[in-house]
Amino acid sequence: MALLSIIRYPDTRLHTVAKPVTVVDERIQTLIADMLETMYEANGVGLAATQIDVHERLIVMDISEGRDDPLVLINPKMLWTSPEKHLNEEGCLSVPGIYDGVQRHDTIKVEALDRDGKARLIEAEGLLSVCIQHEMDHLMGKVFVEYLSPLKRNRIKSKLQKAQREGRVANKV
Ligand code: K1U
Ligand code: ZN
Repeated sequence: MALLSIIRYPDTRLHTVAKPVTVVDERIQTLIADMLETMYEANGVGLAATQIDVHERLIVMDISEGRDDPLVLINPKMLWTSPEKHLNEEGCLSVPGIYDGVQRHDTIKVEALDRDGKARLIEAEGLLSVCIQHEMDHLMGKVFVEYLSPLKRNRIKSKLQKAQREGRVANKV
């Protein structure tokens, strides 16, 4: 297994739209294992392939307390979203040190392939629902800060650019 490098906002590669995975083969299995290792090492609950500069529709997640229940979604497709939405505090491994509120659907239904290439239907609420919506945005080239006001977003951009120049993580805006 290998630790992968996570792209940081405002890197323009984060705005690439991912293409479907065509075959769930050994290459994808290795990528899944490496993405899970990278996510666990970074203390995240999710990671989209976009964040490691692979532009294919692949997400790994683990919202379990024991960090021992990985969930892999390949070619996820949103089937249904509840009309009810709530504001949730979000962070992102590509936007280190920044947390802010984003409105997300409470409940969702998603169809995807699992790591064995089997079709699965997932109904999610709570943190899993928020995490899937956040990661599916990454696959569409969208970063959570794009839901914030232009003023906040520009402040975050400047803070992260400054922090990167100085080789440190930004403080909350
Ligand atoms: O960068 C990422 O896409 C991972 C991200 C996923 C996420 C989960 C939940 C809400 C927003 C984004 C994170 O892992 S953020 C860091 C984190 O560990 C966390 C954030 C919020 C709640 C619980 C955990
Ligand atoms: Zn993210």
